[in-house]
Amino acid sequence: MTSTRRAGPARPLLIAALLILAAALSAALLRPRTDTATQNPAQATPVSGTLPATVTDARVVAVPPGIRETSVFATLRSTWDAEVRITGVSSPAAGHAMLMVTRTQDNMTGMSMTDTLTLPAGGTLTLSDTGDHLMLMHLKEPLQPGQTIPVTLTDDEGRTLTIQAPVVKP
Ligand SMILES: [Cu+2]
Repeated sequence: MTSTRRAGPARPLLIAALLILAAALSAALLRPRTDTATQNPAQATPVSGTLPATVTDARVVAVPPGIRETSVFATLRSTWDAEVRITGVSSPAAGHAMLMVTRTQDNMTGMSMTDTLTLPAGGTLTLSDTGDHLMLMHLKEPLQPGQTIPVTLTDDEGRTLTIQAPVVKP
């Protein structure tokens, strides 16, 4: 087909194509925006580093002045097809930080330090007040809601993940 013949029979096709495009655009604009919010209620947490995980809902619990330790919670999702063994935690806001497990044994619930928290291959590690979590000790300053505290995890291969965790009310 030469270029001089295109203007004739091609025009109705062009108009049809434009109408389809317009219909598609208006359908996209009219689609309710709440669907992504209801499917994805988890709040993404900004992270940096080479440890292969994404983080949602990270938070540091605010504590009253005078209390010098607090907990850090989050949900970690592996982006790796092998187990990730987290063996260290630190924060510039704390003199010391610890990996913790909460266990119930003989009707007694208590938490204790652990050497390793494991993120399963392609799986999830939930850090919560009833299970595995992180603790910040010897806080250098009182933590105010609205602040963001960097918390760095290290694995046994030396990879790190720095989580920007907001301070929230308990
Ligand atoms: Cu604890």
